[in-house]
Parts: sequence; C-alpha cells; structure tokens
Amino acid sequence: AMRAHKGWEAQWSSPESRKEYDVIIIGAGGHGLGAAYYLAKEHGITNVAVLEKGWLGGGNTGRNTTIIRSNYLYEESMHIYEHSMKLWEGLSLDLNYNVMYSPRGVMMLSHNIHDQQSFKRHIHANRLYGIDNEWLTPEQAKAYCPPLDISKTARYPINGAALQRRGGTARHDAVAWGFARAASDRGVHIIQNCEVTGIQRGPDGRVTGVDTTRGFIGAKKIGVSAAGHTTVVMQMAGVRVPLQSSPLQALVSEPLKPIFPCVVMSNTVHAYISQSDKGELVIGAGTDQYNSYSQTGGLQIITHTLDAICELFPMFRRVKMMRSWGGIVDNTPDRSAIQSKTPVPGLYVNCGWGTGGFKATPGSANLFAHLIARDEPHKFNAGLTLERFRTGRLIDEAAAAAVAH
Ligand code: FAD
Ligand code: PYC
Repeated sequence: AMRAHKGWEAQWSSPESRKEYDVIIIGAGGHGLGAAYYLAKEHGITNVAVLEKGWLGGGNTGRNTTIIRSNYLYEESMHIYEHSMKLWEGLSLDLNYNVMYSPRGVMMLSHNIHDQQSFKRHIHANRLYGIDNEWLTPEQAKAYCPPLDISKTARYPINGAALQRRGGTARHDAVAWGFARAASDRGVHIIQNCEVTGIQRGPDGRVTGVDTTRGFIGAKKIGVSAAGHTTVVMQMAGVRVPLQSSPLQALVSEPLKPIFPCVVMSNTVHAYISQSDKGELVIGAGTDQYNSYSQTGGLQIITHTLDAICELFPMFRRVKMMRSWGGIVDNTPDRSAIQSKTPVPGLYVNCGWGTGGFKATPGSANLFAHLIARDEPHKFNAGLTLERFRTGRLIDEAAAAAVAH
C-alpha cells in the first residue's frame, strides 16, 4: 500500500538553519507551530524558526485525547477558550487542511451535590458570558449518550450532567501538520531534531540566541512553548516558573463500529472517553501523583480509569485495549496558563496549559504571536502573567480543568 505514497511532496520544507532569525520559537507542538503561523499571517513576521528537539507534534499535541470546550469559570479563561473555540470553527478553512474539528458535544457527569453545585455555577457563569452550557437530568444525559448507565444501583450513580454542545474533538496530528504546512508556506523554518541546550544574552541582558545540538542560532526574540519541559528551558535563562511536570496517561481500544456519539468526562471518578473516527475508544486518566519526565506513567492509574469506564459504561467491559502512553503536563498552582513577558528582555513564555491546552491551541498560538510581535499582551491574555503568583491575582480553574491532579 505504501507504494501508492511514492512521489508525495513533503508537506513542509526542512531547511538548513539561518544564522539569525527575528523570532525563534522553542517547541514544535501545536502552540509553537501555531504561534509561528500567526506571526507570519497576522503580523508579517516571517523570519521565524521553530526548533524542535524531537519530531513535530510528538509532545503533548500528539498524545492528548483531543477534547475541546470553553466552559471555564473566570472571565480571563472564558475569553481565551472561547477565542480558541471560534478559531477551531474556521480552522480547516483557514489552514486549507482538514483538522476534523467535530463539535459532537462534551458532557461532564455529576455524581454528587458538590459536583452539581459546581457545574451549575459554571453553567450560569458561561451563559452570562454568552457561552453555551446547560444542565441535563440523568434521563437527558442517557438520551444524549445511550451507553451511559444511569441506574440508581450503579457504583457511581449520576445526579445530572453539564453539556456544552459546541464542544467536541479534533484530529491532533492534523492540527500540528496543518499549522506546520501553513507556516512553512509563509516562509517559517521548521527545524526538527534540534534541541535547545542554552539561551544566550548580551551585555544588556537581552537575548541574543540559542545554543542547540546543531550549533548556535541567533535570535532577536525567543518564544518558549515547551509544555512539560518549560522549567528546563527557562532555567537556561535563569528564570524560575511556578510549574510542576507530571505524567498524564491515555489509552485506546481496539476499533469498534460507531457506538459512542459524544465526549463524556467524569472528574470525580477520573475518566474521560470519546470515539475516534478510526473507531477506537479514546480514554484518559487523571495525572500520576508524582513529578516526572517519564512519558509512561504508573499502570495502576490507567487500570483505575478503566475500572471507572466499565462502571459508567458496562457495555464496554469486554473491549480490549490496544495502546497506552503518557505525556508530560506542566501544571501551575492555579491551573491556568502563563503567557507572558519575562524578566529577560526578548524572552517570552507560553506554558502552564497542563492537562488542558489542546483545546487552547489556536487561541493560545494566536495570542502568543500577538505578545511576541507587539511586545505587549492582547486583552485576552493580559491576565496570564507570571507576576500573578507574586501578587496573588490567581485564576483558580482547578474545577474547570476537570482532570484529577
Ligand atoms: P507540546 O505538543 O508538548 O509541544 C512542546 C514541544 O516542545 C515538544 O514537541 C517538545 O519536544 C519540545 N521541546 C521541549 N524542550 C525542548 C528543547 N529544549 N528544545 C527544542 N524543543 C523542545 N488538552 C485538552 O485540551 N484536551 C484534552 O483532551 C487533553 N488530553 C490530554 C491527554 C493527555 C494524555 C495529555 C498528556 C495531555 C492532554 N491535554 C489535553 C493537554 C494538551 O495535550 C497540552 O496542553 C497541549 O497539547 C500542549 O501543547 P503544546 O504545543 O504547548 O505542547
Ligand atoms: O481539558 O478537557 C480537558 C481534558 C480532557 C482530558 C484531558 N484534558
């Protein structure tokens, strides 16, 4: 079958690095590639390189369960996730690349009074802001997702659910590839297998470039978008960032005929699930409870998640699992991202998306490009400062993160 692929053109070019760029982005995940794309498209800055230590999209972008939603609690977050949602809605057209955005609805299960109160608070906040989110009875939840067990004798009975109908999924690899192709077409250099090992500064303290496994590359500005390895990279410039990196795991089943029509999440029992277009059930867990850079994680975490899935959806008890993996997520103390200038002139950081940054990809990339190009934040990312951890102006989204930490 691969014979048929002969003669296919590479989707992006793989040029030799220039001596110097106006902007270097560290990390070719969706956020970094997207930032490069929007720098070129919206700000006319095309002398840009994205440096990636492995292969593009091989970090959390290619490892996540692709859930997209904007049902967060605070205005700062709603701005960003809704900005992102609107970009998702037009992204395939904008990139001329099918990212398979599928707004099939994200339903969050409520198992107790605390869940119910918390979800209703989110629903009211979202609706005041014009974001769709609604409360469902158990019967309505079952009608939306027929495999769900809503019986009173279930091990984890539910007392309702919050539904964001515009939420859904997208194809993670296509997001990375689509941004890569579109950025490359606008002149951005994407350089894979190029690990950044140092950040150099001039006598005035401003960045001058990066040391890499392929030698020194000069840069007027540097944007760090390295997810789970952000603290490692920022240390190269002597900047401390309040992040903890830990594994987050997911797994997929053997392919099934279409059976699961939406996305369901249950933070309380540590499980979320959807069905991919290939037919696999895509299932994810809560984070492992220790800091680590291991992209595997503990077996008991995923068996615990599967226990929960089998209780919520008894019809899946005999389904076989095919593969599992982990990614390294970078969590902040308030579970909101950081997108900010830093104490080092010319150095910008985009991080702290933790367990929930896939949904933010186009919005975050778009706003990070604005920050780098203009040297000042957009009103939508103005709250995501590093300083908030000193001043106490936190944006506590622990509940909306909806993945157990
Ligand atoms: P990445 O894709 O990780 O990109 C960072 C890149 O930086 C990597 O490719 C890395 O190799 C590179 N890099 C690091 N250090 C260096 C260096 N020194 N030099 C050069 N390159 C470097 N979010 C959701 O919204 N919905 C979900 O359903 C969801 N599920 C998840 C499930 C799992 C199992 C995991 C792990 C995460 C999940 N997330 C989810 C979170 C989401 O995946 C991330 O927040 C998001 O993908 C981060 O994108 P990114 O582009 O910032 O990072
Ligand atoms: O942020 O929606 C999310 C999410 C789902 C699974 C992992 N993260």
